[in-house]
Amino acid sequence: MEACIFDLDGVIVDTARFHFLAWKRLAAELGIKLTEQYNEKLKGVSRLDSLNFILELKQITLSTEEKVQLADKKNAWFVEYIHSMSPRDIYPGVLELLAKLKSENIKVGLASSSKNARIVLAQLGISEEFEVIVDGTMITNTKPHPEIFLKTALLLNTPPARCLVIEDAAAGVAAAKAAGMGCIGIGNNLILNQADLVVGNMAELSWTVLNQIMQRR
Ligand code: B16
Ligand code: MG
Repeated sequence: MEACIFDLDGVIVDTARFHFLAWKRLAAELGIKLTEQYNEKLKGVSRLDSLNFILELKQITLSTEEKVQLADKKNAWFVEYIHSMSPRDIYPGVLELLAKLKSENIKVGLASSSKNARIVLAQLGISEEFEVIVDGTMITNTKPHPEIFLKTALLLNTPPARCLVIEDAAAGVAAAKAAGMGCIGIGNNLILNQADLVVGNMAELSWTVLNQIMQRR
């Protein structure tokens, strides 16, 4: 392994909870009930793709302009929620893993579909931890397309096969695999079954486990 690429929402911090709250609030305004189970489809994909998934629930057709207005509304709520975040919100195990990767000379990148990724990292005080940051403003195709991970690998100057991705979303795991990378899923085994290994949370992820996965490939 030469590089480790982190997803942000749901891996480093629980912004996934804020995305869900904001989408649920918007869906309710449209007379749609958004369940946690359906919300899995929204994870890791772009803002507009998430909205389209919600509209599909009631076969609602809207113009692009109307969709942009709704997506902006959701984003304003999301941005309001994330302003309450601080370094205390970083998941247990993340800072320790970042320190270990650094001491082992592994390059560290961040690949988030979110256009708000840099605000979140600044709130958490960890922007400087990543050699390369690729966010939703820098890509054309969001996860499950491999573009974001391939771009991160390119900027890290590392062949995809030598990269290991850490992801919490099914779309993200699919993107990492499509990029030809190793992938560790954080969360539910049934949802993330394409990953090389799934662990329940970041605190369970040790340096030894990362190494084993990369050697097994
Ligand atoms: P925004 P990640 C993703 O971030 C979220 O998982 C996904 O649910 C969200 O729709 C997407 O960012 C876009 O976010 O509306 O802030 O641009 O998991 O790739 O870090
Ligand atoms: Mg995520």
